[in-house]
Amino acid sequence: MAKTALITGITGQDGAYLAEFLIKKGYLVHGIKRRIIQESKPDEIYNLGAMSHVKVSFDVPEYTANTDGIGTLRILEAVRLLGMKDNTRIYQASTSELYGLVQEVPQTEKTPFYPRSPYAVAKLYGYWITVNYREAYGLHASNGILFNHESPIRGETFVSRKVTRALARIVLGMQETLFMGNLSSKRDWGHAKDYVKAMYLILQQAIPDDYVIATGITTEVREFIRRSFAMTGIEITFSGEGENETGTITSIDETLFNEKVGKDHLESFKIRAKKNPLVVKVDPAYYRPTEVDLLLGDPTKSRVKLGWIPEYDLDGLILDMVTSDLLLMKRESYLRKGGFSTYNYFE
Ligand code: G4F
Repeated sequence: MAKTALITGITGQDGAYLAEFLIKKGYLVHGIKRRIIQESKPDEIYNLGAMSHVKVSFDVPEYTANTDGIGTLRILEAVRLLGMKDNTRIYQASTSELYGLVQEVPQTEKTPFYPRSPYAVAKLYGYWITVNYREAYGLHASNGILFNHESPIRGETFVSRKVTRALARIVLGMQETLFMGNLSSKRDWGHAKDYVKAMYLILQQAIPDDYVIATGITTEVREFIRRSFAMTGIEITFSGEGENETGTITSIDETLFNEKVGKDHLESFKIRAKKNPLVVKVDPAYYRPTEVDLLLGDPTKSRVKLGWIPEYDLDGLILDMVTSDLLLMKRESYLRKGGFSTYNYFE
């Protein structure tokens, strides 16, 4: 008989990929609504629903605590009170943000946590209440400690998508400058398509447990930007420091530009690059009150115990995102030319 899965946060990036993945495996998938846990009697619950933007959590700390912390407790309590603990497995979306001010490099399942934002503090509660319900009541509840994972459907205000969208807009002449926060922070970036497979594998284990899901490679934000532009043949060089750092166009590989962006856009982009080669600036408004400077996960346990091996590397991820955003922005550009208004998104 087909298994049933319940996904909170089904409309987000991970929820969308996970639903698609499980449906292909023959699951009946439900998205969260009130009282649905009792009605759908899920074999598996994926608790992805959260206020997931770290910077925004400083603006709405109480809402974040309620959704990300107490929200997790509500799911665990529902399963316990409904007497479903022996039939329903729970996946808790934990995060590398728990490591915050990192106590060890790379971070493993045993590295102590040091959260640095209201988001991470709320997720710390979610992590430990999951462990507690497992130990106290015998629930099959596991934490996936996922490092940053991105895709073409990543929210527009997370750094990866902000960069690939801006790049697409810049090469098509729809935007002049990309304004960024801390260019020096380092993240271990993977593709969300790979990471939802790890969520699934975690729930297929006989014994519930906690797993780091990461690529084992860390990259600076600055380098992510450089590689994104390089994908379209544009070489960016960074100079200056702190708030005065800038990124300027230093060369254009015209063959690559034509292949990736299109011949029609080359001449106007060359004129723009000559007139104003500066494409990246820092805006301190994007700085966070407390920053997480370095995240680097050690995926050994998930590789050995789950057999999880990601298919995408960073360049594969960036290529997927840049290709998709170029298409999207070309569509927006046509809409604009046709007199329709389009929207941009800011953090
Ligand atoms: O893309 P980000 O906003 O992701 P962050 O804060 O690492 O959190 C994401 O990954 C976590 C997993 O580790 C999740 F738990 C969480 O829900 C979320 O999905 O920022 C990445 C880095 C930060 O250091 C930030 O300060 O990029 C830096 N950054 C520099 N300029 C920027 C910007 N981030 C954003 N969003 N916008 C900027 O302009």
